[in-house]
Amino acid sequence: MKKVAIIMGSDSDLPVVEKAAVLLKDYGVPYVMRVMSAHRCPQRVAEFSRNAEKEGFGVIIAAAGMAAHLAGAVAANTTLPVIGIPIKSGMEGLDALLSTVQMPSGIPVAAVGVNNAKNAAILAAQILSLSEPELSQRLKDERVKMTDEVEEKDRRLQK
Ligand code: RP5
Repeated sequence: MKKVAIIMGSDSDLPVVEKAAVLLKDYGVPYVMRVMSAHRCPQRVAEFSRNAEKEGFGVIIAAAGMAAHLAGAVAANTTLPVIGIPIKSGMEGLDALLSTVQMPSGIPVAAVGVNNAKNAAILAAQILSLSEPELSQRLKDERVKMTDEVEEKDRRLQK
């Protein structure tokens, strides 16, 4: 299976980002986590992104806060799908959300909601599941479980 790269702009993002790692591990999806900043080490980000496909990565998750340019800087250097996680610091994360999602035409970043590392992991798994039948089934099973849980909550409310 191809790997997921989970990169973050600072280790201060780790408490949010590690939720993606926990979920990918549970799915049996191989991943690596790295800290690299679009602003503090731009060359490293560019080099990592350019080499990611030949290093066996299938998806890149990039998390950053404030002027969150990491996902965009990665996307500028690879045609692998890039999922951006805007990290909340100030401004309820709106600064990071807009910095992540407002990409120029031609260089897309698939942004999830503010701090939504879980959705980033699920989306990465969904992308890889296109060529991984077992992973695809696991994701379908999770959906059924989710539906059952909501229906159970609804039933409890009727008592
Ligand atoms: C961003 O600036 C990082 O992704 C982090 O969310 C924020 C603050 O970084 P630190 O000053 O805590 O390293 O680039």
